[in-house]
Amino acid sequence: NNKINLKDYQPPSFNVDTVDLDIKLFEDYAQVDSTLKMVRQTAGDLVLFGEDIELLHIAMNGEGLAPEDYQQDAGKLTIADAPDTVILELSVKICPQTNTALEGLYIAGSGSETMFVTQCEPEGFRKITFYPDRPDVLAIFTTRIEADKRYPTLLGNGNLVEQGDVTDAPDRHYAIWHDPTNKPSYLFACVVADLDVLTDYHTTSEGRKVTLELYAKSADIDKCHVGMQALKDSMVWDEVNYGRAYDLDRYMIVAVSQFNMGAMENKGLNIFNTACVLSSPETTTDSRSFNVKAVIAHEYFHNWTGNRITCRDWFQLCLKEGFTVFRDQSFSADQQSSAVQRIDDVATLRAYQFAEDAGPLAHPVRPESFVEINNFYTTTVYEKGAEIVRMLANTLGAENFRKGTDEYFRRYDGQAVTVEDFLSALSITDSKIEKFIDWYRQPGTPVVSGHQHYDEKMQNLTITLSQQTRHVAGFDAPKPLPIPVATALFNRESGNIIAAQMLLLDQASQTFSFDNVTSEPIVSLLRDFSAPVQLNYDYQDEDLAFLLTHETNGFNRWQVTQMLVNRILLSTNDANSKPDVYLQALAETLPKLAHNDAMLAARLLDIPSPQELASAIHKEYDPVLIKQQREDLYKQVADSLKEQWTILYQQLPLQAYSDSPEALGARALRNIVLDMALTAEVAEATNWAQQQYDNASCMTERFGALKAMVNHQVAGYEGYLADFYQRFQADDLVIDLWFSVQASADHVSTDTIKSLLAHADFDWNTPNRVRSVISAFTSQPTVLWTPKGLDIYTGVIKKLDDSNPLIASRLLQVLARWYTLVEPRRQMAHEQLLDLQQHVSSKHVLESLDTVLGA
Ligand code: B3K
Ligand code: ZN
Repeated sequence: NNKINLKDYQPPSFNVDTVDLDIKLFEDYAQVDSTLKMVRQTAGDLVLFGEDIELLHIAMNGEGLAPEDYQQDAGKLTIADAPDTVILELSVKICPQTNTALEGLYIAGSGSETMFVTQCEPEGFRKITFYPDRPDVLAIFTTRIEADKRYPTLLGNGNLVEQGDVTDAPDRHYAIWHDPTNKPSYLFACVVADLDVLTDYHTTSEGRKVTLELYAKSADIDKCHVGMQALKDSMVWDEVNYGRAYDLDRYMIVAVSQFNMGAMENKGLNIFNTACVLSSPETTTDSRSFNVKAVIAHEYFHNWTGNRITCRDWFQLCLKEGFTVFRDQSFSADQQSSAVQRIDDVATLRAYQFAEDAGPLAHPVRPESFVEINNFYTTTVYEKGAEIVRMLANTLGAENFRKGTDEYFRRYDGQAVTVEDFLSALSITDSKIEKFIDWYRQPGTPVVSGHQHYDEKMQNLTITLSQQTRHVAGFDAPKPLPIPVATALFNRESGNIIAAQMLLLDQASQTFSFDNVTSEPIVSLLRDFSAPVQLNYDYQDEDLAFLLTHETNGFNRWQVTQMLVNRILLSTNDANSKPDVYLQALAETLPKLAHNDAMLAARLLDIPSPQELASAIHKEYDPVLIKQQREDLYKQVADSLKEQWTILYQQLPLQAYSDSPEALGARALRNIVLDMALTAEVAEATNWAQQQYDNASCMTERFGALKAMVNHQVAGYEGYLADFYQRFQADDLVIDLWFSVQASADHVSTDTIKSLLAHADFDWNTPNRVRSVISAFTSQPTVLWTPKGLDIYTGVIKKLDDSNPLIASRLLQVLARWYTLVEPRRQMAHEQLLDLQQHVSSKHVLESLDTVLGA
């Protein structure tokens, strides 16, 4: 059994006080020399981890060690009976040039754009040298980097202390970086490249003048301004909202085209996927640009929540990720309509996290065991983790939450801590906070059911709520959790709110009573999504339509339309809901809202994706049927509002580019209106699409038009695809869009997917490109869940299993709900997964496959 368990945690026997690294990069390998000053903390062996590295030399306290002086197996180097203070000297050889897993030190880009970068979280540092590579070992790092002068950019963590030419090697130079903050090895980074830099400054609230540098290849440097502004905004935001100022003189961000994830918060030297840092109106859609700002903020906020205070062990991952996602969501909510921000975040949570929690991959926000920690960078840890922090913040209120976070930073700065430590600091003003620990321990999405009773004589309303969480195999029977339910009562006649209150449901079932209620109100629940639960309330469709028009909370207006849509598509209520009430309510709401809040209006037209609908079906999921029902409803919406589309499209003329919230809202709504108009076969719609494409002022307009033309197979759409390719051929991120719009098209065939995978621009070593085809393809379940579709998909997993197991495992996790499929698809999927098991060997994929097959 190769599982690692939370309950087996042991503190390290040795800490590292300082580490000196010397990384010398050569044509086809690198040599890494290190000196570790170590001090014993507890009894036990001295343990170092190392993977895929060749040990050239090891010495302890000045004396070379022979192989019999230590034990080396299964990625560990163990020295028994080491003295209490140790100076270890190591010399190893590694090969970044052949490292396709993109973990440790690896090569990115090709030809003249080749660069060397690192990714160490969670356990990549052990691919650079032998080291006690665990987050509770904190050390001061000094790094010397030496390389050919073809690579003028030599970057490391902290401050640059020295640079110069290498004596006796005229083509080589070096730089020495010193990081004065204690840090775990997963935050180590270095970059060797030829990059341009955009520079700016920020003076912190503590008076420190910080140099801000954004590094990218020269063709991309003009796409760094959005990111730079976001960085400055984030720095101010954290000072104002959490009292946290930056602590070094330099903050660097490097854009890399081959990266497994979005970005990485290495101390003082963030490394970013180009997709999460580069942005320009001509090449980046509004939603991607918004995402750039959010990721910049996220990584910056990690400097305090993650770096200064880090995780004791990887089970505590949510400690830094949940809190940091909550912080970046709050930052983003301050940049746009907070209702729309909440809608986006909840839509993501419902589409992905609820699905994860409903299937075989369900795990607690703080997992209790794993084989491969990379498999646990999940939406449960991140997004559900953020929802828990949100509940804590709402329960405490702004002032006490701030007192709690101040206490957290005061108490634990410079330490590696646990979720319990976090809760203990937050609970200084309110002890009920500690009860939320069960949210971290218990998997599964709670279902909150409820009904109301009105007593006219007593002028009293009672609301009864109960909670239920499915019992996930391998975990204790679920307990009731503390669930904050933000509630408002609406008078049916006036439409006004007569009472608003945060109810705390912390028993299996509870009744809440309201007095002086003069007529039976309509109750709005879970306002702003006050808890990550499914809600089943005894509503009439008309009640939901009432709330759509009268709710003052923008998020809840969206939430009730989603409830109506789900009732229609999934019959989630007893009566089989017909679309009439929903269509009527939309017709009444949309025209006015389009005028006042175009962004919210656009979101009210959301119909859950096929994947989200699938996750709500627990057996006999028929992708063809769901696709049909979804399309029928979409068509009904389009047809019933047919006249509106013409009016709205004309009210939203193409305008010179602006990034104001109004302009963003107008563009979002215009793209949806265009698609609706094409669906309703409005005569001029084809023309609109072509003109919007030709006259676009920005990528949101151009890509919106292209996508609509492709999905509706408007005559001549192939020509537009070809034009798009021609225009943006040199820009990888735009070509990713070109791949994905085809791979996710409504009419996509497996032949199209195959030809995209065979395209000259397809590249198996670039995760963004792989995702642009393969992840896009999963949005068409009717094609994915066929023998040919799955054959392609599992073929990709087989291919990546060896070269990039992390990505292979992530792609596999998307298939987790195979067992809900209607026959014969279920049987077919099962066979393909069993066959896959014969062809993969990475522990990443094997662990995920085991779990997925165990369903
Ligand atoms: N902490 C990194 C994620 C690293 C994932 C490694 N597989 C990015 C982030 O959450 O900010
Ligand atoms: Zn993070």
